[in-house]
Amino acid sequence: MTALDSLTSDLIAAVDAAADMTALEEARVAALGKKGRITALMGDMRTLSPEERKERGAQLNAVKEAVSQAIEARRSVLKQEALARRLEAERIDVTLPVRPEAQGRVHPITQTVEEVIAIFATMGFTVAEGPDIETDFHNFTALNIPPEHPARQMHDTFYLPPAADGAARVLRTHTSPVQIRTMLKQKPPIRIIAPGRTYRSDYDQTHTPMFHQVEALVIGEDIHMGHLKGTLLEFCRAFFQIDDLPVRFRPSFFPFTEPSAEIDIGCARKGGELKLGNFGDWLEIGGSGMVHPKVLENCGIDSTKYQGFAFGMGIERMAMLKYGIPDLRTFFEADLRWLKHYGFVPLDQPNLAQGLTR
Ligand code: 2NM
Repeated sequence: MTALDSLTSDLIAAVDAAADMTALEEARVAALGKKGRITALMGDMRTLSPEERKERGAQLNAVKEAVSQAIEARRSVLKQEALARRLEAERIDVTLPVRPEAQGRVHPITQTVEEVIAIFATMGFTVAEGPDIETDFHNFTALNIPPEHPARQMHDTFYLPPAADGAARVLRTHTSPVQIRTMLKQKPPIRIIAPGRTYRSDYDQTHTPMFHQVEALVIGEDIHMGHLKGTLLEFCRAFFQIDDLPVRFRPSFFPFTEPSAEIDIGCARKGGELKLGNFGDWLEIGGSGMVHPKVLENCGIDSTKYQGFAFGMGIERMAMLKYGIPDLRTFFEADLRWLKHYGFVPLDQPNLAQGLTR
């Protein structure tokens, strides 16, 4: 073996022994760098004759080529090893369930409104909406509420600065203006519910200045009180999920309905506990009646041809009764511990990590 062969195998052995990219670079510099072994031998060729230089040059180029190839081969192996190590170290188990991130909850008001909508939808009702800021006309006048009625007092209603045309504006005190707007723009037959926010200047144990109502309106040529009773009976039993829940209609008065009736459901009261069902006692959950002919006429509906019923209920009250929430004011305190306790888990959405497994 010539000295050159021996040098070549030493240099290649050093390259193959390099444990990482730094060691490989050191081996490359030792062989091919400015002061490397092969570079030095190339420099020595200055002293040779042209013929000798040609032969020696070819030999040295072959060595250079062999070492360069060894370096590239080693670099490739080291790169593969580094990648394999990273893949192992940074391994991700895509089959693991998602982390238990804090999950939001559906507010009991939202849940209750959605349940109410779902039940009335099965009875052919659609949902109507209107503005929270109403005109005095839609909120009071069209509903046959007289100017001297206590509900119109500054003390009970939030009045806003009048509109540009001078019309008095209020935060709606019920969702009835939505029914008025519907009757003004839609011909009978009408079958709607109007859930939404309502406002009254009141704050104590059982009243908050903002609360929620759902009202219903049905107008047709031969709608009568039997339809009102049947609709409410079916609704109350479906909502409270009590098949034999009694529903009672107790004579009452509203300016916008004639006749009018309070809606009571069966319950039992003992020792501060309240239980819904057929137990002999009664609990008021809303108001109702046949829409007053004046209200129909105010909305351009011929009261000699059409009749209808309407009713209204408080969403908070319904949620408290159904879900055993004792204190009204907690609904609006935005306490996340309360929401975690009384809130609802949203419908599971298809999830890339979990599919439909839950
Ligand atoms: C209630 C009770 C009784 C009612 C009446 C109307 C309208 F617009 F048709 F006249 N909407 N809602 C009504 C009737 C509401 O809530 C306790």
